[in-house]
Amino acid sequence: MVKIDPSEITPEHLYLSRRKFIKAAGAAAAGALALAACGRQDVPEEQATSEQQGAPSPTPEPMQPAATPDVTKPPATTPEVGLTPQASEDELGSPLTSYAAINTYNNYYEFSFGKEEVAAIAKGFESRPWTVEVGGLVANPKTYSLDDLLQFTQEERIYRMRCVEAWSMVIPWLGFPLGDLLREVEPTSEAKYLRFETLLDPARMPGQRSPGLDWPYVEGLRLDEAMHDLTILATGLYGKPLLPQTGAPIRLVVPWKYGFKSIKSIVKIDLVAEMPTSLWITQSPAEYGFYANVNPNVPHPRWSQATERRIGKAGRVKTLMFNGYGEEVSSLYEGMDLATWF
Ligand SMILES: Nc1nc2c(c(=O)[nH]1)N[C@H]1C(S)=C(S)[C@@H](COP(=O)(O)O)O[C@H]1N2
Ligand SMILES: [Mo]
Repeated sequence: MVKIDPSEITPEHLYLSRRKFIKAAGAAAAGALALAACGRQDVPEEQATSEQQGAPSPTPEPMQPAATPDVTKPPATTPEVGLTPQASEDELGSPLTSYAAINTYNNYYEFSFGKEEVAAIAKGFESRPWTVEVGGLVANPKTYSLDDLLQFTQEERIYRMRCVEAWSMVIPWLGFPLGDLLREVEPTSEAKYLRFETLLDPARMPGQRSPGLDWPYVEGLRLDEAMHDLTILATGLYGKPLLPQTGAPIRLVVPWKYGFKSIKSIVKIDLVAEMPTSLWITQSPAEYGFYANVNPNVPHPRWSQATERRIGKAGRVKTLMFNGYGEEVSSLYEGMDLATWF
């Protein structure tokens, strides 16, 4: 078994997130009234004060990890998709985050609030067969099977991923531009936004059985953001198909936005006229906006966004405007006050 360098995984968030989960479980017991009160605090966060971090508590019943998943072996060959990382760093010279860290430190609340137990709890999640229903304001609505989606030319994209909680990774994704799919379904002239939905299946996603969040996970993009060449639907990473914890079989990746925009395990994409309400906006509108462009100058109400912790690297690195993709995307936001349109 491959050992994970302890510096790649820090325990403080686990303590915090476990504590938050306990709170959610407590609310379940207390009944629906407690639900609203607890929900607002169950937002992703990392920079908690030490007082907030209680001692680690045992994980409640439905969240027990099954067994250690075999996610620590970096792929040798890539028969499934045929692409291995072409580079060992991003265009700014940042080394790729290890395969092990990418697959063992995850935000995926459908499975757990505990980043380091998502992989174990999601292990065995069946993502075949799978369909993605694309409809709404389009000329050619279509339900895509996974095989249909794999017909789009898959390419590698090495992107930084910056979570709103101020940690980040560098991930060699495999996938295809969302624009390729959109050109096929042909949005009508009324279509202005996309609304994405994750699978809703509490029987297979234990986190959806706990209160606090308004399932299913929903996210949105403006149509021009969705058409931007940097925006991809990812089907793999490090040359291998996605594992359940990273959003198998297909997830969105929008590298200039905070990680929560990059919705996992998508089953539905609707073209719509109005700005969709995402799960996080419903949850905490003062903290999570629709645009959510990475912006070091606009602090989250509860922590600074000026720096980030790069997983696998000591210390902190400066957070870049638009996560370093400003040259490519800043024109999308001309005339908008980025301090208020968060
Ligand atoms: N359906 C769904 N998508 C999701 C999330 C989630 O909890 N559920 N978490 C988001 C957040 S907060 C982040 S930072 C990224 C994490 O992606 P990763 O675990 O592959 O690094 O996924 C995003 N997509
Ligand atoms: Mo995140």
